[in-house]
Amino acid sequence: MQIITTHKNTDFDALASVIAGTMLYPGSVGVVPKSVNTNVAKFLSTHKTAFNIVLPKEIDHAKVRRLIVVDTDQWRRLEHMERLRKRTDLEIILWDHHQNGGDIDADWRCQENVGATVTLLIREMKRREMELNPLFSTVLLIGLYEDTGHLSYPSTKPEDAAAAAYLLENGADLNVASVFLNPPYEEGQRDILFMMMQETEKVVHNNCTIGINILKLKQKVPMLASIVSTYRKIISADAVFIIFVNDEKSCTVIGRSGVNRIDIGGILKRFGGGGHPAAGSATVKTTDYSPRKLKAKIIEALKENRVGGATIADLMSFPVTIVPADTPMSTIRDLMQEKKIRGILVGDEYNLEGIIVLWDLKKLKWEKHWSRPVKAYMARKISTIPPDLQPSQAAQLMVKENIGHLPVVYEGKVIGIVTRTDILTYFYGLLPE
Ligand SMILES: [Mn+2]
Repeated sequence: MQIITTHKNTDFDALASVIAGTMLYPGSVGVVPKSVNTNVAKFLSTHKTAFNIVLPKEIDHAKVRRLIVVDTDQWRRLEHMERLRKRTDLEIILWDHHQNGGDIDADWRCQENVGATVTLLIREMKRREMELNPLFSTVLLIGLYEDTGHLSYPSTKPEDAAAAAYLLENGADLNVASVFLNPPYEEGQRDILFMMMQETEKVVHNNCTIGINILKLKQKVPMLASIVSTYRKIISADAVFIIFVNDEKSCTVIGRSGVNRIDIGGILKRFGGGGHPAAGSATVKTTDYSPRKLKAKIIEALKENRVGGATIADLMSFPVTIVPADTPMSTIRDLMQEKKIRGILVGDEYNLEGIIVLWDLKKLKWEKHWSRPVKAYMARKISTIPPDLQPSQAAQLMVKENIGHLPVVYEGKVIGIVTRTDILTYFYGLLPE
């Protein structure tokens, strides 16, 4: 068994490097410490099942033959790895951008002075001509951007920028990335925030408050999109559109929405841009619309904006596997393997009693436990959703309750189930496997 792990208080560079490692070392398992940074925890609460990662205490240390350490070269920064330190038959591989002269004595190492550790792993992926999907590209980009301050820190090297280019070529999504990155605010950015606050025009439509501004910038300002997100939260608007006048020739509209009733990407698509329901942008030529005209057109588009797009009914899985409460755990295990599912409902379609997920099977330590009924292990508290909700609402519920499966209930009957994977598939436009 080979594992890839990283430092405690895991930041995005560390997480991204672990994930990149699972791709570079086929068959390996990523081990992410329990203590992770707040924004990483937030990311994992919706994304963890998309990656092959586990917690340190889930590892059988005796079976580990190869240890791959990323983003640190010190034993004391690893979590639950003391037992491996004494081993003499262990192969250790190290990827790091710190130059601390740590105490991990690696058999092979790639340790270079670049802005982020993940840059080194991306360079290797590029060399092997590996193809990345948008989800993987995005998480690697978040790691790269966080450690390099969006390629602006003096520690940034050309290699880092080349790695970013590779990720963007592979579909990394900057709208998603900006949600998880906490940008350091600089003076120019604060000024813009202040200007926005002074000039807000609020429009109320369909019970939603929408802020719209036109702003002329004297100079280029990095991270406009995240300033707009912050601004929306500060003025507690349901959505905002900021029209930035670039020069006489063009403006850039950045939109952010905190409610599902306003589809930013859908609205900005009309102006040649795009994005997600929650975030989008468009660059518009002034020969097409003057900034004022553009503002009027956005308001018009808002009024026509229907709650379109996909609903839970479109992305849920069905039929659902439901078993009686006395079903033995061995049957549960077989069903999950056979149907390649991670969650099974317990009860019947009119009366849900519980849910059992793949994770729960880890509680069974002895062979004889497998004959016990599922009701002994299932979770009894279940959240359900109606089929007409939007994917973003289901995602919010999953984050809030930290659950990965939501049974879909219509008129008292279970008609489907939606999982984290379904939500991710929808947001990233990935094809279901
Ligand atoms: Mn780092």
